[in-house]
Formats: sequence, structure tokens, C-alpha cells
Amino acid sequence: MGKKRFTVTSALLYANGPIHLGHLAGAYLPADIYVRYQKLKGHDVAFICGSDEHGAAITLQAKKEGVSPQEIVDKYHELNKNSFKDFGINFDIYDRTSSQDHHETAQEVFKLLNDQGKFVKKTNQQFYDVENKQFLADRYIKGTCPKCGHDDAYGDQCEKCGSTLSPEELINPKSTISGNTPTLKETSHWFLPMQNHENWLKKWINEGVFDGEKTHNPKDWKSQVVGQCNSWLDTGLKERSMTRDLDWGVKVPVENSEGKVLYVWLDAPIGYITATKKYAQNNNLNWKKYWKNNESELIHFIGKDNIVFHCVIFPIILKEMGGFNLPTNVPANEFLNLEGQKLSTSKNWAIWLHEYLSDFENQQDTLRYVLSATSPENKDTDFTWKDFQARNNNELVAVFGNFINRVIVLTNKYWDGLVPERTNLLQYDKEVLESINMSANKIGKAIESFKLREGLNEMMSLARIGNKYLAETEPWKLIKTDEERTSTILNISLQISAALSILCEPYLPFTASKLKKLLNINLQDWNDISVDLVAANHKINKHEHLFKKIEDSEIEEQLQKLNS
Ligand code: B3M
Ligand code: ZN
Repeated sequence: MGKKRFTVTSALLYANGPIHLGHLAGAYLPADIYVRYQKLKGHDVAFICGSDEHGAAITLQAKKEGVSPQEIVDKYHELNKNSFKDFGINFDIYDRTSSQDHHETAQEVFKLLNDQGKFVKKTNQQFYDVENKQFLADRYIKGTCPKCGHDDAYGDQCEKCGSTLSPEELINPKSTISGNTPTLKETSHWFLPMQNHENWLKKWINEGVFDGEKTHNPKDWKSQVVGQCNSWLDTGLKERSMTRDLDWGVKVPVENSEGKVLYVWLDAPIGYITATKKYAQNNNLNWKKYWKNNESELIHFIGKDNIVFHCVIFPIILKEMGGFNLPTNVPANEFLNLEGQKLSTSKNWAIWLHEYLSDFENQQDTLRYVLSATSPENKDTDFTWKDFQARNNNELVAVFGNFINRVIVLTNKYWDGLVPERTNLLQYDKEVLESINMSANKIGKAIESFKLREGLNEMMSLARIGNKYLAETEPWKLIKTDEERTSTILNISLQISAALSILCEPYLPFTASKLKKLLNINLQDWNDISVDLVAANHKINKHEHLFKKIEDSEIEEQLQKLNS
């Protein structure tokens, strides 16, 4: 199969706070697993992310911390960029939308669309906070969600049910700055007439056809994503303001636009393009290959609350810009809860990535493993510290780690670290060897269809097969009576270990590199998986543990911290 090209984006994270487990489980870890796999398959992937640094989410946090918006984004951009790196989320670029380049790119897009008459300029009444002399949109206004009754919904989004809203839809709206009931005041903005795009969007979402071309198979999309888009389309799209009366953001680049900036959900997705341009420049590549070329696949990894922005609004902008690819998939994840409750930054009911990394040093893969095993792929799921400990001790240590320990220790003890010969094979041996390529195919198919939990389980079942093979053949006993047979068993076990060193890499990159060091190999290509990954007489290294048991006391400490 030929070399493919992918542009993979993860939602640009608001730089208004640290990363928590919900972020990782939603848009970042799934993307990293997918990208690592596609790169191991030899495909060309641009993995794009960065900080989303505009909008009320930033300015409200700045107000709360008593600093400027720029100070907020500078602080959290650096913290989050470093935390992602330390956790092995290997973006090819982690950009930021407060950069001059991005402002220019976003303004170019606005001017292009405005000059072509794609926006409608209108004057209307908007909610206004008299005390603070400020118009109220997005997170500046809160009220009861008309869809689910949640009494703390924002003007643009309900965090409980994930619905996208407009301020005038809120029941009993209140200003989030003063708490007062807002008045109405006249203002003018540039609106995107989304209702004009309903027909082609319906065809694209439900038939995978755009501009007469088949772009994707809708059956490859998650049903809840297609479902949410259709509920929007069936209700009927409405015009949506693409500018705001704010002083923090990308200035509207046309006359008579004093005090107005681009709506954050217009500028942020354009940030994917800005970042790709920068990535291409840094690597001497042509950015258009990743956005304006139908040989390239565009895939957006997001949480379910961002579906409409990535499947309706941004595709409209891309279409109006002309010649841009639309996403071939938007595998949105549901929400991750924590100890049975919704994650909440404001209530500090969260596990922050940078704190995890310092409490569980060099145990990134345990968290990657648990978040993959409990990934909210099709429904909300729950993270508990007890489950975290159990999966680490009963699965990573007792199965994967135990298998590798035995193989490395036995090979060093009885063959001085040299891979022993494989001679005649019994039926069981052949079945075990066959499981190597079968696992590689099953894991690959699962990851390609964004079934990452399934892929993880297939990877772990290969480790289980190895563990069981040793437990049933007991080479540590057999060595005393039949060295030739034992050599064959260890050779086969070493092939499984070598295969695991690449098959686990998308999920457990830190373990993969430790395992390659133990085996003294440097496998990089998924397509090289075979039953002969380590040759007889190849010298492996001395034993080291891959995983560490997690004690009850460590979990108790975390639960106390969470409940403090
Ligand atoms: N920052 C919302 C979020 O962090 C927004 C994503 C932008 S993606 C272009 O959930
Ligand atoms: Zn709601």
C-alpha cells in the first residue's frame, strides 16, 4: 500500500489553565496514538496543535487571577506545551493563536471572505452589562440551558450536554462579570449566513459527498458525531455572528470595526492552518500539501462539545475559502468523569497532568494505558484511582511486565544474553508465532477505525499469549532436561517480546523504548513485524523492570489530595 498523508489536529487547548485528564482522554491521547501508529506504518503525518489564546475563557481567567490576558496565555501556553511533551504527546508543532503570524492569517481569511460578500453585516440588540460597560457574549453570559436545563450554561455552549447555544437562547441570563441581569444595546457585527449551507452540509455529512466528489464513508464516522450534526441541520442552521465587541483577540481587519475582534471560534480553527504553515516552513515542506490536496486526509480529534465547530462552522469557512480539504473524519470522544463526578476546573475536581507527572515520575505509560483502556470513545466513562492502581498492578506489572521479565532473565541466565536457536516447532509453537502477525493486523485495523480501546486490548492479548506460553511450557524447569526444546521456547518468546516493542508503541511509547533497549534492537517500522525480529545469537541487554507496582498508600494520598 502506498505512502499516505494525514493532517491530524487536536483541539487547540484554551491557555487558561493546566491540562487535566479529561483533556487527555478527549482530544490529545487518542490523536497521539493514531499519529504514532500512522508514522510507524511509514505514512507522512503533520500532527498539529497549540494554545487557543483568545475568547472569554482567557479574559475571565485573567480577571480572576488579576493579571493581563497576555500573562495568562504566556503562563499556561508554556506549562501545557511542556506537560504534553513530558507525557509523550508528540505534536509536530504546538503553536499559539496570540502569535502575529496567526493574527495575520486569520485576518487574511476574514478579508477574503468579507470581500467576497460571504458575511452579512447586521445591526442588532445584544446583551450588555451596564455596570461594566461591556457587551455580553459566549462565556460573559450564563443562564439555564434550554436543551437540558443545566443552570450554569454559557452563552455559546452548555458544558453539561455539549450543546452549542446563542445568548438569546438562555433562560434567565445573567452577566458573569457583575451577576446582573443584562440589558439590550444596539451593536453591529458580521454574520455567517449558515442557513445558506444546509444542503451541501447534509450531503457531505450523510453521504460523504462534497462538490460532487466522494470524500469519505459516513459509516466510518462515529454515530454520535453524525447524529449531533444532523440534529443541528434538522433544527435548521441560523446566521451566527463571527465578530465580538471585545478588546482581546484578532482585530477585525476592515473599516468601522473599532473595538471588534473575530469570534474565537472563527479564529481558533484557522489556527490549525497557521500552525501547519509554520510546521511546513520549519521542515522545508509545502503546507498546501496538507490542506489543499485531496491526497491528504484531514482528521480532527476533539471532545463532543466541539463537534458543531469542526463539522459545521469550520467546514463552511473552508468551503468559502475555496480549494481546501474538508475533514475525512472527526472522531470526537465523549467526556471522562472522575471518581463518579464531572471533572470541574472551577471546583478543582480534577487531576492535573503536571501534578501527575511529578507524583508518578517516569510512569507516564501507566496513565496512558489506563486512559486508553477507559477511553470515552462512545459514552462518558469514569476514572478512579483504585482502577488506575488495579490496571497497573494486575495488567501492566503482572502480565506485560512479568512476561518480559521472565524472557530477559532466562535468556541472560541460560544463554548469557544470546538469543537461542529455534529448531523443530510443535503445533502450539506455530499458533503462538502466528499470533504475532495476527495481532499486528488486528491492532492496526482497530486504530485505523479509531477503536483505540480495542487496539489496546489486542496488544495486551499478545502479551497474555506470551505469558501463558511460558507458564504452560515452564522453560525454567525444562532447561534441566531438554535444552534444545527450551531454546525454541525462548526464541519464540523473544520474537513476541520484539513484536510488542513496536505494537505497544502507539499506546506506551516510554515502555516501547525501554523494551527496545532491553532487547538491544531499534525496530521502527510496523510493516517489518514478523516471526524473525531477533536473530539467533543476537545479544540482548541485562534485565530492568518495565513497570513499578503502585502501593495502596500512593492511592490514598491521591484520594486525600482530591478531596481536600
Ligand atoms: N479551545 C475549546 C476547547 O478547548 C477550544 C478548541 C478550539 S479547536 C480550534 O475545548
Ligand atoms: Zn445543556
